[in-house]
Amino acid sequence: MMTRLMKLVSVALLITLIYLIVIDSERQISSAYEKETIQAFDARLQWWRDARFGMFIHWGPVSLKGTEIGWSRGKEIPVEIYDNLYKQFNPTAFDASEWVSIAKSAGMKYMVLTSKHHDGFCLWDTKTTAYNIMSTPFKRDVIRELSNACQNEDLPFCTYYSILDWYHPDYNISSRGGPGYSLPAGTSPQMDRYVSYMKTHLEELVMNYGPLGVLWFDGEWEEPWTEERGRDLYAYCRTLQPDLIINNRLDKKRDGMEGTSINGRQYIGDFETPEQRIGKFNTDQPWESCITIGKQWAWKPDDELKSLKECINILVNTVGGDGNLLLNVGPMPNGEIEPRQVERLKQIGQWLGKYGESIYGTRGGPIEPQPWGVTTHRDNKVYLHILQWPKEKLMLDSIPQNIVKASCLTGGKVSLSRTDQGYEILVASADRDPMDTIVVLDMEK
Ligand code: FHN
Repeated sequence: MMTRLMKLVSVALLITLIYLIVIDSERQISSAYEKETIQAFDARLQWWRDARFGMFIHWGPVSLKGTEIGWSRGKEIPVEIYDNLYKQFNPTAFDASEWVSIAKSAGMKYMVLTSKHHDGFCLWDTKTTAYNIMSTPFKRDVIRELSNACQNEDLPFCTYYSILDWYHPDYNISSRGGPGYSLPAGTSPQMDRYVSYMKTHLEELVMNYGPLGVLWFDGEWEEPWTEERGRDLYAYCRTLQPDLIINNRLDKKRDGMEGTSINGRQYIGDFETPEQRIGKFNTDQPWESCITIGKQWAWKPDDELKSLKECINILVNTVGGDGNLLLNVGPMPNGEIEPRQVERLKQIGQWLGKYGESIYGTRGGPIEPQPWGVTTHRDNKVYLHILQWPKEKLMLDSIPQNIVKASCLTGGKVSLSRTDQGYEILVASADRDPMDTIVVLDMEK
């Protein structure tokens, strides 16, 4: 009798011991990154800030329907149809090196692919669920192929990951299937169990496909997610890969599509995420605008694409505000990026091929955005991006140093004259570039 009791007691002790070890290691994780100095923070983000321009990709079996990823589940597409699209998903034209070369031809310096969006489908060979790319007729690990292709071309590979998951039974929200949807009978959601499912995913993505450039979280706004869980997950990811860069969508302080943290309070994460808009001028908090090249994030036949002028205008105004631009494409169900989108990206790349020195490796300012345009700077050069000429001359009254020389990157002559109010810049109208007249000011050291 005593032996049985002793056995029970020792098993109970062993379980308690294991539990304490796990909790303690989690606690150690959560404090590991808090001591990061601003110098270390800046060094960690340097490559990303210098890059200024990346490719966002929203893709999955929903591309078969041409409706929005995640959001059309239970709305335009009934849940049971949406959740079985993977059985027909066979993007045989998918060529990871082609996607990478398209990104590079656009002048994009990093790539962010949706690994799991709100619909819960996993684009990699995860051991946690059969709802993944290996269960499709395609049977190829898209994340493996794309991360390898990026590595071969020195293009930082990054993944988007949605915290909210309207497919997983442990994620406790009934709105996941759209209006009127309710959790399947007998479902008893367990958020702790769901979080450990997520942590396994993130470990797979970082350890098997990394190192990643950026982990781009999304879907933090629903009530099952808490700030405390966000803090824990941020620390967990930074412990998996200490130099990983993570956005602010683990926290509960994001001001909606503005993407900035509410009241400017310190937030969990490394950069703010304005969405479908150009962020406000901010040289203190790193930020990145994510914007679609069309209207929809995922593939949409005949989507309305932004013109080249709109794309360049968005890029210049974003970088002039000291932000990055993450421009999104939605690949087709056969695995190709639509030729119209490829053409637009190539045009952007041609522009950057000529004028990239005024974008890459620069910071926004020193002059804040003006009605006539924005400025960027690097070392002792200031680039004036004149998008809208005021009358004849441009008056600069807030340049902090003396100007040694003025030239026109987009061609033509610049005349510079000094007045009591500051400097006057003139470029003859024949030499003005309707896309962006870029005047380069060489400043006194
Ligand atoms: O709901 C998602 C949306 O589908 C898309 O992924 C964007 C991109 O950042 N984020 C969410 C909307 O804010």
